[in-house]
Amino acid sequence: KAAAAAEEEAPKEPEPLDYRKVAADIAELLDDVDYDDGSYGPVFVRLAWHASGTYNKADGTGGSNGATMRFGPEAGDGANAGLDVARNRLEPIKAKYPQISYADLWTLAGVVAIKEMGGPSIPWKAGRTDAVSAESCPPQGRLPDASKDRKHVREVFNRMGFDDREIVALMGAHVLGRCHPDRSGYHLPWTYNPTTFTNAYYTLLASEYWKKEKNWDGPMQYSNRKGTGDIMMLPTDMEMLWDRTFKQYVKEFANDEQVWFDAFSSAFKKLIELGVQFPAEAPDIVLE
Ligand code: HIF
Repeated sequence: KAAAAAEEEAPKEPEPLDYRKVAADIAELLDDVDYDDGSYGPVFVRLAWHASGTYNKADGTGGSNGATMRFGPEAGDGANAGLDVARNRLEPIKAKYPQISYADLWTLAGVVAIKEMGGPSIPWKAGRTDAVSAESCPPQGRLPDASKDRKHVREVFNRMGFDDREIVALMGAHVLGRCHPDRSGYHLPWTYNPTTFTNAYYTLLASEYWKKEKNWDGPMQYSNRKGTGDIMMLPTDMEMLWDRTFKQYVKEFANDEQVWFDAFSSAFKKLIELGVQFPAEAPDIVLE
């Protein structure tokens, strides 16, 4: 009788987490008329990318596994300024689904945001785990510096394992969001619809007349002259136009949005999986 009671009280195996439900709840958190251009989508994408973009192929350090941006050294890295906004916005999801790791949550939020803003369904899988201390933080300085040139851009992305076409394919994500003077020091969005995922980054880059912005006391950036000077490009974005190989891909993606969606989808999936050892049975989840 005692044994039967003990069996009844034994904790049940936790239900496997339904990531589609988590994704649906994240989608509910995107819109907010009082924030930026009305959506947390862009900053969720930046969080997923900065959590992943510290990866070093040579020694396997960095990457989204570990969610080390929760700890001082990485949270305080100037390159990550403003990402606390995205992390805090996602806290209620972590509270509702304690089983999900932060590392899975942040990358899933990026994928959900891209999909909800009209982009491709990027296959995503669970299995990242959270590090327990700041000792797992990658060294600072691994994320790109927007004031630098093509050599720097290639160094950073080759270190992660990306080639030229993948670099240009990723860069189109700057269709989303904007620069904030209190985060990066730069200002303005890249496009006129910064919460809609289209290939407008490439079409504008290729068609507008870009000039160093005058009457701006922040770090040197470019803005458009044909238009009203209300959209911008970072020095690293301009390299996509100035480097002959990069420019070829800018044209390819400006001419065919579907070709870009496919190239972006594979490159972004690769980015958020860098350095992660997934359980063998982890299925790809494709959001509808
Ligand atoms: Fe960004 N990026 N990025 N970026 N980024 C900013 C904002 C966003 C670089 C610099 C900046 C990628 C590559 C690079 C997004 C997504 C991606 C800002 C402004 C800077 C300075 C931050 C702020 O002030 O709030 C550099 C130097 C990159 C490599 C050359 C990726 C390809 C485009 C990998 C990528 O996916 C998104 C989204 C934002 C907008 C965030 C927002 O809050 O609106």
